[in-house]
Amino acid sequence: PLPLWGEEFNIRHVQRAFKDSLTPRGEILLREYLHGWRQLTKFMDALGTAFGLISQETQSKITIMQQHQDGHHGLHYRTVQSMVNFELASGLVGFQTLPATQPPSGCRTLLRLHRALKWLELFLHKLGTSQKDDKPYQMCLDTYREALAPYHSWWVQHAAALAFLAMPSRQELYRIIFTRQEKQAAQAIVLTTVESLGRVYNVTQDVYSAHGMLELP
Ligand code: 1PW
Repeated sequence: PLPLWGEEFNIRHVQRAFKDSLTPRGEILLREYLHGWRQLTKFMDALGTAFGLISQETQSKITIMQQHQDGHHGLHYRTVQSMVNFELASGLVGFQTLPATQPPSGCRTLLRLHRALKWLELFLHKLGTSQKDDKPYQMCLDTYREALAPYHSWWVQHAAALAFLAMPSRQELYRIIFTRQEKQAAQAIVLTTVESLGRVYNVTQDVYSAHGMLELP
C-alpha cells in the first residue's frame, strides 16, 4: 500500500515516489510515477499563483493518465512498458497526428510529463549545486530553455518565461522545500532526488527511443 501523503509539499515524498516507481526488473510503475508528479504539483502551487498555469497543465496530464488507469484497459496501464506495448499493439499511439481518441493516448501524454521531468531534474541539480548568490529565476530559465522550450510553441514559451519571473529567492525556495530541521541535509536530499528522477527518466527515454516515440504529436 502507498503511504499516506500529507497535504504539504515534501521533497522526500517526491524522491520516494520516483524511487519506488522503478522496479528491480527495470519497469516503471505508473501509479508511483503519477504520485511523484502529484507531489510536484504541490511544489509548483507553493511557488505562487504565477505558476498556476504550469501546475494546471501538469495536473491535466496526470488526470489523463489516471483516466487510462481507471478505464476498461486499466490493467495495461500498470507500467510504462505495458502501456507502450498495449497502445502500440492496438494502434492507439498516434504517430502522425494527435489521436482523436478521448482521452488522448497515454504514450503522447506521458511523453509530455517525461520531457518536463528532465527540466525538473536539471533545475533541481542546479539548485542543489548552487552557491548563495545564484538566482533561481536564472536557473529555471536556463534549464527550461535547454530541456523543454524546444517542444513548446512560441506563446507557451513566453507564458512560461513570464511565470518564472515570480520565482522566489534561493533562500525562500529552500524554505519551501525543507522544514527547519532538515536544512543541513538540504542539498544532499535535492541531489538524491535528482538521482531518482534521472534513473526513471533514462529508463523511460530508452523505452520511447526504442519504439521511435520521442516525437509524438
Ligand atoms: C521549477 C518549476 C517546476 C516545473 C515542473 C515542470 C512542469 C512543466 C509544465 C510546463 C507547462 C507549460 C504550459 C503548457 C504547455 C503544453 O502545451 C505542453 N505541456 C507540457 C507539460 O509540456 C505540451 O502539451 P500538449 O499541448 O502537447 O498537450
